[in-house]
Formats: sequence, C-alpha cells, structure tokens
Amino acid sequence: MAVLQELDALAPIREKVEAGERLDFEDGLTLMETDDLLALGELADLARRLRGGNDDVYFVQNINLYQTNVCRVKCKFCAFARTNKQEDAFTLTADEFVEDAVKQYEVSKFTEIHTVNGENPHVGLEYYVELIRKLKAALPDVHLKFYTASEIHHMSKLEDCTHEEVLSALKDAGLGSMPGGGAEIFADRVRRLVAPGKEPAEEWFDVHDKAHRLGITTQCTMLYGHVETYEERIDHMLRLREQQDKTGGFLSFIPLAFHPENTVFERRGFRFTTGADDLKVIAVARLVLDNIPHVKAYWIMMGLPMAQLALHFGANDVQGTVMREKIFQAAGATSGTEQKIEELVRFIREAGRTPVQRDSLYNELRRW
Ligand code: V47
Repeated sequence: MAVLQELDALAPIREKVEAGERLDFEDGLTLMETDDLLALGELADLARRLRGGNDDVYFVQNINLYQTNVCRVKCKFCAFARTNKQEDAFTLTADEFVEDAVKQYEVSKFTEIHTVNGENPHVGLEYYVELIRKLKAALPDVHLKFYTASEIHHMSKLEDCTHEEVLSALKDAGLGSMPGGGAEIFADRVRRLVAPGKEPAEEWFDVHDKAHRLGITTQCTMLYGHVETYEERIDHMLRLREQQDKTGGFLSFIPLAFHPENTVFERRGFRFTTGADDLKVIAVARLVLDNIPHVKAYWIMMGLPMAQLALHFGANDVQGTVMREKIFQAAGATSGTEQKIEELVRFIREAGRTPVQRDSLYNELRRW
C-alpha cells in the first residue's frame, strides 16, 4: 500500500518528465521526500535518456594540486583550512608548485589540474596570475581548472577590483575553466550557520555569470548532509537552473556529501551521509537540473561502488583519476586519493555503461 502511494506521488512527475516539461519546486520536494529509491533512480535515468543521454560515462585523467591551505574563513564543515600560524599551513611559491606539477606529469600524463585553495589573506592576485602563467608555460597541453568562485571573490576584495577584472587577468594567464566549490547551500539561513564568513550567494553567482560571459566554463556543486532542509536543497538547485538559463556555462553539477571528521560539526555529533541520501541527491539533481548536461558521481566523495550505482540514478560522470585529493581526505574520506584508469573503466563497464575518457570540456579522448 505504501508503495502504491509512493507510485502515485511520482506519477504526475513522471508524466511531466515524459512530456519534457520542467519540474517545479513542489515536484522537487516530492522527489526528495520519496522513499521509493528505485523508482526515483529509474525516473532520473529516464529523464537523462529523454534529454539525449546515452550509455557513455565520462572521466578525466586529472590531478588535484593545492597552492595554499591558509584560509581567512572559518567554515564549520571544513577540515582542510589552516591559519598561517598553524604548523601544517602551507603556501607554495609558483616555482615550487610548477616543479611539483611537472614532476608528476612525467609520471602520469594527466590532461587536467584541479586546484581549490583556502582564501589566503596574505597573497594577492599577482600570486595567482604568476602561478597560472608559469604553469601554462611549463605544461601548455594541460587544462587548468582553477579557483572556486569564493576564491575569485576573495581576490577581487583584496585587490579592490571587479570579478571580471580578476577573471580576465587569470584567463589571459592561461586559466581554462573553474571548479564548482564555494556554493555550499545558497539559502542565507544555512550559509550563516555553516560558513558565516563566506560571500553571500549573490556574489558566488555573479562570479559564475561573469566567467560564463567571458567564455570560461564552470562547474557547480551543492554541499549537503549537514543542517540544510529538503526545501533548501531544491531552492539551491533551482537557483543554479535559473543561472544556467541565463548563461549556459555550467558543464556539470557535483553533489558533495558532507564529511564530518575533524570539523566543528563532528564535535556536535554530525554523521556521514547514507548511501540512500547520496543516490537520492544525484537522482533529484538530474531531474530538476534539466539544463546542466552532466551530473557527476564523484567517487572520492561516495566511494567507487556507490558511484557505480549512481550511474543508474542519473549520473553520467565519475570525475576522474583525481590523484592527491586533500579536502575530503582531511574530513574522513576512506575512498583513497587516486584511481587507476583501468579501475574506472572496470567499474563503468560492470555498470553496463561505456567508459569514455574526456578532456575538461567534455571532448572525447578515448572510449572503451
Ligand atoms: O566549497 C569542503 C566542499 C568544496 C568538506 O568542480 C566539503 O569538479 C564535504 O570545489 N565535506 C571545495 N564537502 C571543493 C570543490 C570541488 C570538489 C569536487 C569537485 C569539484 C569540481 C569541485 O568542497 C567546498 C565545500 O563545498 N567541502 N569540506 C567536507 N568536510
């Protein structure tokens, strides 16, 4: 009986999906509230296929490198940030960073460097521009996916200039695209609780808006599994969808499951998210975000076996080989810091999908 009621609740949404109609806030909430996980997954997969998706599942050969973990913001969910005075604080010079990147490149020919940092109050825009310029000169074929909108906003505050000015300087130096972090949850109530020192949502959106208009594509994220409500999750997704309608520059959406270890929230008793919630967020994102082409099941965050299942819940990307991930490791991730290409291929194939190695802009490099 309960199942029949659930089927009824999803039936009008299925009709909308089949008719290619846009889902609204209430639909999103109904999806979040359902316990019929398998029906939800099936619906998300249907939506993905109806919107042109096929069996291809993407990954990139990439590496995560960090310039600095020094951060002025005290986000309660973060275990990565340090103050300058802490023993394990680091701020690499451009030459140190480039030397390390080149050494790593000789070992594994990654096509992308993914870099997210703390909001370091002790270095200015020129520090970042110099690094991008030197890195691009040393590794001209490697795509540089650098700096969250929060970092860009921080740089603009330090330099007293606009987001466009920061983005243009970085683009001229060799910036390729941007990661999606800093989004957290857009609702003011949540932002004040989890990241009181962070820029308001409007600034995050302005950075992405300006990036898209300058031809810089970006990703977007949602950090879930802490104090947010279902309503605030859907509100978050709808704000992203609205921005995408305007500028179309988001390549992918990545749900980030809150990892509590070594964070303020751990001391308050917060726990890791469950697999059911992880799959639900992937599926609802695919259904609601009808204009963002790719939904990533980031294996670092959810583990490769769960990421594999997520491919049947609307995801079509497992992110990449990653190598040297630090932010989630600091907060208790147990999934490791690197995957071999063969292992990603094996998991994608055993999910019944076709592994496709992509570049950072979703051009196909190789398929299995
Ligand atoms: O904004 C930090 C999240 C983001 C924790 O664009 C945490 O492909 C969970 O930008 N538990 C930064 N999440 C990382 C980021 C990112 C990550 C993966 C893929 C992409 C992409 C970008 O990481 C932060 C915050 O939302 N984060 N600490 C934590 N303890």
